[in-house]
Amino acid sequence: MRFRAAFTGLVTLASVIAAAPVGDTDPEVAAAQRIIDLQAIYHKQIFTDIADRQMGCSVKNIQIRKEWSTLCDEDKAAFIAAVGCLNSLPAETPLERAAGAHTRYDDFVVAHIEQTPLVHASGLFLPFHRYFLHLYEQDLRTKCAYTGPFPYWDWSLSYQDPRNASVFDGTDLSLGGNGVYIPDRPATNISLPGGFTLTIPPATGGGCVESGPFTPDKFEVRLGPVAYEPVGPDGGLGYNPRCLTRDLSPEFSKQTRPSRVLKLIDECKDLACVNEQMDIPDGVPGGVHAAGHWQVGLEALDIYASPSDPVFYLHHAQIDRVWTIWQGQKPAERNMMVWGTGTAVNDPPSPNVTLDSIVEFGILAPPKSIRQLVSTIDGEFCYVYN
Ligand SMILES: *[C@@H]1O[C@H](CO)[C@@H](O)[C@H](O)[C@H]1NC(C)=O
Ligand SMILES: *[C@@H]1O[C@H](CO)[C@@H](O)[C@H](O)[C@H]1NC(C)=O
Ligand SMILES: *[C@@H]1O[C@H](CO)[C@@H](O)[C@H](O)[C@H]1NC(C)=O
Ligand SMILES: [Cu+2]
Repeated sequence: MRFRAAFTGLVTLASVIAAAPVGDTDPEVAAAQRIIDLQAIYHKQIFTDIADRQMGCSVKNIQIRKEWSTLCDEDKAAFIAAVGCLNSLPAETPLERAAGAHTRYDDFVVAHIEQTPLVHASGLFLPFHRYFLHLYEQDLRTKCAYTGPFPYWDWSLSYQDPRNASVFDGTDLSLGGNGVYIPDRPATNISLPGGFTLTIPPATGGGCVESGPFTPDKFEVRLGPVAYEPVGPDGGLGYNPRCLTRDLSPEFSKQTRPSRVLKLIDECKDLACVNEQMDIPDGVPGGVHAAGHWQVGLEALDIYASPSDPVFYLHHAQIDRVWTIWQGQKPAERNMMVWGTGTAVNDPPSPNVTLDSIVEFGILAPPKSIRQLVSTIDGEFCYVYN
């Protein structure tokens, strides 16, 4: 008996060591390795699906989305320049709809503000953001000549301290650094749809982002805030020029550690579970989606106007990646799943969504059905995550 117990223990230990680099038994390292394995299953699935296609999305035209740190310097510089370009083209939102929308970049912020009460904590959350990112990517390519990979920010890699993520290293090849540290700052009290409020304590920054490509001389935030005081004019749709602020939090980043991501991908059997892990795991607000926003802070805390911070799109690409890897474990079944209603925390109450439910994008694009947004290799989509 004693021998068997010792032997079992040895086998368990051996399998952990095998899954992690030699000499490292950190469970987060093991979880990160397992995510890589599950991503490989998803990847193989996608390429098997498109292998024989002659038309539409095929091996010839599929786009690879990459983690920010793996983009080459030229692509990083071109991506940053394309964001700047979008932010210099004129807005298409009419002034009477949003007086603060001056540029094409702002059109996306406005569309997100308008749709927020429908597309967060609801059955529209994942499909809306997938297409919203696609529209942004298309604009970077067609209006601003970007040709590189669309980047994501894998926050599970920097869960110990987001200040160590290369996307925030503050160089010209990052999306800017932390906000300047402001001592004794009060907590930010954010209002969420459904009448909920949350107190977000101050962290390591709090002021303007003074390093990288989005410093006050180069980048202006115009819309919002909507979710915290002082709310901008016209409920956040008016013109409210200010600097980009951040407050990177090594506390909230713990909620985007590899084991949290793995729990979602490996253990969820349905979209109810996926959405719960995204925003309110075990009934506590947080999770990989919410904490991805909260670890950036300030602009990113504003559930309505958060696309004001350019890192929004890289955060949501990672959210889309997690959903996609989860789908890719059993695509036939999981691509057809729906969950939830068409309003945030079902307030006001609305019917359960179906694959035919409509998702709207304001002035950005005509509405889509959820069915048109579930597969990343069909319809308008043709991409895979590395
Ligand atoms: C983060 O970077 C700092 C230096 O900037 C370093 O001291 C620290 O060890 C790093 N932390 C992690 C978890 O890598
Ligand atoms: C947010 O609420 C906390 C606790 O209620 C309070 O101490 C803090 O001053 C509030 N923050 C602001 C900016 O009003
Ligand atoms: C809506 O979905 C919930 C959860 O899946 C389910 O309990 C409820 O019965 C559904 N309502 C209707 C009207 O189908
Ligand atoms: Cu959103």
